Amino acid sequence: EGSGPLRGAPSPLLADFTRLREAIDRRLGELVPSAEQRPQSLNGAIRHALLAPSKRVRPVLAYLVAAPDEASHAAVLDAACALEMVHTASLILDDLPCMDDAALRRQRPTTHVAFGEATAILAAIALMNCAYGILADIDALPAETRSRLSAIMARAIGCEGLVAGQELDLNFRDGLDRDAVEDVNWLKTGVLFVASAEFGAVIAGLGPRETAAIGRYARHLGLAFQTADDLLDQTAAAADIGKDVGKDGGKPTLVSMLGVERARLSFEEHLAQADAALVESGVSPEPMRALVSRIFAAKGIV
Ligand code: GRG
Repeated sequence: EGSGPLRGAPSPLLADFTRLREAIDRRLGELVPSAEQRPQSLNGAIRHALLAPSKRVRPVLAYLVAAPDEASHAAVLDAACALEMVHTASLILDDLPCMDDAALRRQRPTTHVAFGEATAILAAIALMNCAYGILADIDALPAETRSRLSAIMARAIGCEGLVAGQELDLNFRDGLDRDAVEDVNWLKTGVLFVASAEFGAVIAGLGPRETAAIGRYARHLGLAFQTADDLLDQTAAAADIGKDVGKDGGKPTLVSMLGVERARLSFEEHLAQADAALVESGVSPEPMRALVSRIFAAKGIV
């Protein structure tokens, strides 16, 4: 067990994912304006996207790494919610007609289908700014911690993160190699997983070695996660059951490049490397392992 400043009697939510996810959902609902508040269309769109059914992997990851005690639970929950807001903003933008042009997301019509394109774009911008506002407002964390969280978030979104990954993805053409596909997977998915783990590490006061190890853990987990999605898309396409796929149906993925068997092997390698890094990090492994098996069991992949 770590010995960071926030470690005490563990929060009762730590090993109970259903309750942790419910706590995240509840807090997300409190952190954004109510649907009755003006402008109702904007706030309705934000709530439509943010409060739809989701696995909440990123905030759960941050929470488990931070391993808060009861006193620090609320601060950690808010930081975790900020990550989920950024993730949701990226989904809204990814689904737009000028990007993936998707009709369904989180079992609901996409935000632009339900509220129009302009409102969807504004909802994404509002969510990102809400996220930074929340980080700045977590009074229970020292100012230096809050500013480190903001810096981690900014880097994960920007020119070395989600935005860069999306731009590369939009320009994907045939003839790419495995490295190019893995680079995009890293930027679009891995980076925010690592940022989530780093959130937990910074809040818990982990040392540099442990922080690096939990970052490696999150990177491998993110890459396994993306490969699992590609494997599922492939299976869905083969069975022609039309998962929530948009106009990127024909884009190269690790699965289309390596074939199902080698992609599956790469998935398993990432999981094994993730587990080795987890052990090195000193973060309590059992809740994490339970999280991982829950995620991939929900995807029907392990
Ligand atoms: C400015 C924040 C911002 C982003 C702009 C559009 C964009 C750049 C990036 C898109 C990145 C993207 C959509 C990556 C895909 C990540 C991914 C694996 C999504 C699915 O995540 P899950 O399975 O979904 O965790 P839930 O619904 O459970 O949260």
